[in-house]
Amino acid sequence: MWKRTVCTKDCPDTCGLLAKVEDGRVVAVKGDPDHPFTNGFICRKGASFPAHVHSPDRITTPLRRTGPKGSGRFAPISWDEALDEIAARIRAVTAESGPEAILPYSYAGHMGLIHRHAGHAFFNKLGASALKYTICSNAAGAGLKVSLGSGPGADLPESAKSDLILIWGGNIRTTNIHAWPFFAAARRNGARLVVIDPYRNDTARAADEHVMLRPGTDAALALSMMHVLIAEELIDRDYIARMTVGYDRLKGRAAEYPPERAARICGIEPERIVRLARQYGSARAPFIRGGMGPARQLAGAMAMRTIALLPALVGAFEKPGGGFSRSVGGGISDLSCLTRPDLRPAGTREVNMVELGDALTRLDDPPVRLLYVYLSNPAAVAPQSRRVMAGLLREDLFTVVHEMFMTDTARHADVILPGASFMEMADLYRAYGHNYIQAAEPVIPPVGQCRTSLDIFQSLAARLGFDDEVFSLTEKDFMARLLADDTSGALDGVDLSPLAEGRPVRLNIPASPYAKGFNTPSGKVEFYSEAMAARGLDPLPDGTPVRDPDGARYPLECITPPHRLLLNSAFNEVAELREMMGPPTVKIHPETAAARDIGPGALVRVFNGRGECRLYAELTDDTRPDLLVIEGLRWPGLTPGGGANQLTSQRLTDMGETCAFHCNLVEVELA
Ligand SMILES: Nc1nc2c(c(=O)[nH]1)N[C@H]1C(S)=C(S)[C@@H](COP(=O)(O)OP(=O)(O)OC[C@H]3O[C@@H](n4cnc5c(=O)[nH]c(N)nc54)[C@H](O)[C@@H]3O)O[C@H]1N2
Ligand SMILES: Nc1nc2c(c(=O)[nH]1)N[C@H]1C(S)=C(S)[C@@H](COP(=O)(O)OP(=O)(O)OC[C@H]3O[C@@H](n4cnc5c(=O)[nH]c(N)nc54)[C@H](O)[C@@H]3O)O[C@H]1N2
Ligand SMILES: [Mo]
Repeated sequence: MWKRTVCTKDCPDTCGLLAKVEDGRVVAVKGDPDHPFTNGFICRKGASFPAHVHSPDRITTPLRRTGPKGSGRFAPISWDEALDEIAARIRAVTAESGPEAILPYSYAGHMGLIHRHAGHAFFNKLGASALKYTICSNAAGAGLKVSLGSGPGADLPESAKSDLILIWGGNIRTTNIHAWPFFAAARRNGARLVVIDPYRNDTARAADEHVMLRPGTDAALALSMMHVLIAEELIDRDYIARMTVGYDRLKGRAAEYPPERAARICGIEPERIVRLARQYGSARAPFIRGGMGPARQLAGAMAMRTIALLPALVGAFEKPGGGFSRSVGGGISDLSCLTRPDLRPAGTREVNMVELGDALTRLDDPPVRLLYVYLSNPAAVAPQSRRVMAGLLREDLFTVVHEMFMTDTARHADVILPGASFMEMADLYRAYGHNYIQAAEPVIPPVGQCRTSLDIFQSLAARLGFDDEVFSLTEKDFMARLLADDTSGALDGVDLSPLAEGRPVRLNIPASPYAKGFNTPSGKVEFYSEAMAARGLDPLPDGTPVRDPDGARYPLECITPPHRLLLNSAFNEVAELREMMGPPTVKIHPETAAARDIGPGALVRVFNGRGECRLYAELTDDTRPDLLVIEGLRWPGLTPGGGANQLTSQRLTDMGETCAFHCNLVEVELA
């Protein structure tokens, strides 16, 4: 029997799925042909969900550590023993050090609204240190907010009407595969597709043109394009007068970026910049799909702010098929019935999740004594992982990990709680790549003794005597309240009845929100931002690149973008995918390799002051001579010399306090 469900992985597409169930097991998964956006096709990872859900490596009972920290030696215990022990530890730590000595750490292993956020009310009620959820999109969001205001961008199907598509720092054919058919449709009608990315990724390989710039130089490129657009009168004066503020001052700033200067910053030819600007300025409806790449830099918010201004100069926001898209969708904006921020004591300490390494090794008054990890794998995904691992190895830290698999994080736990997969729970889903929401019921009963996060947090709340209503509501209750509490307007006039049958529902969000205006203080596109000036920041876009400040001794840049067969660190557990991926590699330009006597396939050491990892050399001109590329976050324990995040830094971006994952200076040599 085929049952309708939703892919809950942290990907913009949030695919409609059909799962074939026989004897309580998922035996096949395919795309739901009735989903209007994802349209019946899914990625290779989604097709392996049966192997993920029924993996022989699933953790199916609670486990208690029996060997030294990190040894991976555990013995099964009952749920009551596990929950009683965790509750007792929480009480003891709270009594001795106060509740802020407890730190929850979670992210997006499961994207359903209810189970993803099921721990918030519990930790708020405890008064535990509050985690800042900053690891992914905050810098991009902060930069876009300054230029365009908050809210969703253009719906991706709009791009089918465009005649020039710029994919700017996103590997769409890997990370947002359902956008591609719209770009392909535009190209069939003659559109040109240009990719702006430091290496020739899957998307660049399929494009008409690839601008292979140095990482962290996007703002300089965008400002130089503006320079050419202004100098050659390729701008829309009417739009600028009606819908923007600060044009004269922008003009002064853009004048500082003639193509010769910007070309030196970006490491490309000046002619490239001139040609790109002319293409952009003469297109009927140019569409920019902004990826996260430019934002994962120390000046990442400024990069996104600057790129997002380009459409305003040429009036593209009002042209059908033109404009800008980064994140879309949304709705169900008020989660407070679930997360209960009102339960959190005023002034509770906040900990930025990017700085987990420091939080576990340097934070004092009080130090973190109990770490509770769920829906995340910080040993693989958090930056500067040597410091994270040093923290996880602390004998005086009590660590709880709620997981499906024995990740490197779980291996360092004191108690492991077996997590139910999305196939085993009911939840409500919104997306960030399309404008639909959907609900799903469990398609199978829980595997082994696995439990959902809602179930676990409610059981712990009962043990601690928390009796607020939130600790006894069911998934159905939360679904009804979340829908009733929406204040975004995205549900206004929407027929929600298909949700009960598990069918997607189109939100009331316009396909081109920016054609209707901007959520900025002025209501216009802000070339010049008074809000930035008031914060003591540069009110204009700025193209000064910021390199890794700790890397002066290391000559090469290094980026760590996503792999087609992994979702952040998830799917490492699926043997058939591991086989397809082969051993972990680093892309090195042949000239760079030759200068270091590195031959194809050699085991190399990539290192900087923060750490080193060992990988196999892939010699290719898909990357620049000054750039190494490590695709995908392998489980550190599965790679010969640990994970790629040993190389990344906890330094925070210019705005949004996000991680600059792609801003690293390194060296490489034969291992
Ligand atoms: N298959 C797969 N899909 C995924 C994920 C995954 O791990 N695997 N992860 C999911 C998640 S959580 C997210 S947030 C999204 C992210 O997906 P994307 O928006 O695609 O963003 P990034 O992961 O940052 O990397 C995208 C591209 O940015 C490039 N890049 C790096 N630095 C720079 C720079 O300074 N300038 C420019 N122009 N480009 C740069 C990289 O080379 C890479 O090709 O994808 C989601 N989808
Ligand atoms: N170097 C580098 N580091 C990065 C990035 C990068 O581009 N480069 N990308 C960053 C980004 S964009 C993000 S969003 C973060 C992501 O960080 P995370 O959200 O921590 O990403 P995952 O690796 O997917 O970890 C999720 C964990 O949840 C578990 N899990 C998945 N589904 C379920 C479930 O249904 N139930 C239970 N109980 N557990 C489940 C999985 O087994 C997995 O171990 O990583 C960041 N780290
Ligand atoms: Mo992300």
